[in-house]
Amino acid sequence: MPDPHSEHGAELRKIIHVDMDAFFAAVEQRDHPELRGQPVIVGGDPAGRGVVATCSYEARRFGIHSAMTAARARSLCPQAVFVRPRMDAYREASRQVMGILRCYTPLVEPLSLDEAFLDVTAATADGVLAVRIAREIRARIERETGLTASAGVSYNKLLAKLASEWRKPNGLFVVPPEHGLAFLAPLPVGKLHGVGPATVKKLSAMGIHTVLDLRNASREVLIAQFGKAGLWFYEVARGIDSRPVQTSRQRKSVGYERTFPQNLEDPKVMLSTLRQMAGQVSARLQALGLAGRTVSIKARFPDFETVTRAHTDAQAIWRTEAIIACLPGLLAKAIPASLPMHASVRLLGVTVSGLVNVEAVPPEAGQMNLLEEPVDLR
Ligand code: DCP
Ligand code: MG
Repeated sequence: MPDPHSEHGAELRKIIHVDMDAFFAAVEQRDHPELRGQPVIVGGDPAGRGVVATCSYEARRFGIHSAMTAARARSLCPQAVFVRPRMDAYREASRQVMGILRCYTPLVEPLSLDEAFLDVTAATADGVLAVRIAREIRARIERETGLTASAGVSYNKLLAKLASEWRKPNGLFVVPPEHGLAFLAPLPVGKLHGVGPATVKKLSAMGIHTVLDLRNASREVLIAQFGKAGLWFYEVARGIDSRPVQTSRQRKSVGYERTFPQNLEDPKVMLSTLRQMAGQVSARLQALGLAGRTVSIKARFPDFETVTRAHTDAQAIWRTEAIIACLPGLLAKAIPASLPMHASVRLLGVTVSGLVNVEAVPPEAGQMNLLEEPVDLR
């Protein structure tokens, strides 16, 4: 496998990123015609602690977005229609969409229920244009599912994903190699893959706000400030991303990690953060049709020392609750109470590995759990 941080792996591919528009809300509007044209919010109870999973574009005009509390969403738009999620319907639509994508190449990497990368380099070798494939995919999705998707076409994953977002909803955008640098230049650094809120804050303190600013920073400075991640920032600022499209069969693990703007010191907060991450990992496993026998957590301390602790079960798991059940034990192993210097963490992560394919994903969705409690999905 090519080293993703090596400039030598920066060959040009033809990548399409497909992302459904307002996915859960669009399925609701499709299935309930009286909801079309209305601000529709899919999520938990606005009278309780529910959060917004997503909302229609009509609702977005009121400033409503995913992960906001449902109560706040209602105060922003009292006339909005609140509906509870129907995960089975979304999974069915997702299955249809992924099926359409697999008609064009076996190299499909689903990122969640509504989003996937396709590597069409081989499919375009005989002169068929990638943009034509993207057009056809969008038309077929609309015809066969009654839902709209946006697509981005470019020479790597980084740019294809940014391109699909560029013309949302119901849009198509192409970033050819000769336009990559100019397309990236004005974007805020937070749009880049791997640049989270903690990094945005640190870059901002260095006077780096846009990708162009980042491009003007030296490789030495970025590496000194961010270690290995600094090299990644140096490359993505130049539109270099050699991550391959990975099908579920090639995947070794599914994980999620985050560096915090402020170190976490309270073990209770660490545990609740890990639980939220378990929800993300579970959702991703479901989208990929995978389960795994090993759950591990990663903790990075203020001095950058990093530990991982793993637990392996006889049974492959994918549900949020099953992942969560491993967390207290793993956290206790990662952060022994006797080591005061390891009392706070700057990064936490959860990974499931030892993957196997699950034939049919049972109906209870891990993602449902995200909807019942306030989540911070920064
Ligand atoms: N989702 C969720 N909780 C979140 C974010 C998303 O449950 N915090 C679910 C609901 C979304 C689906 O995942 O419909 C896809 O997420 P997207 O980020 O792609 O958002 P949408 O498809 O809803 O909107 P769009 O892609 O048009 O911005
Ligand atoms: Mg979407």
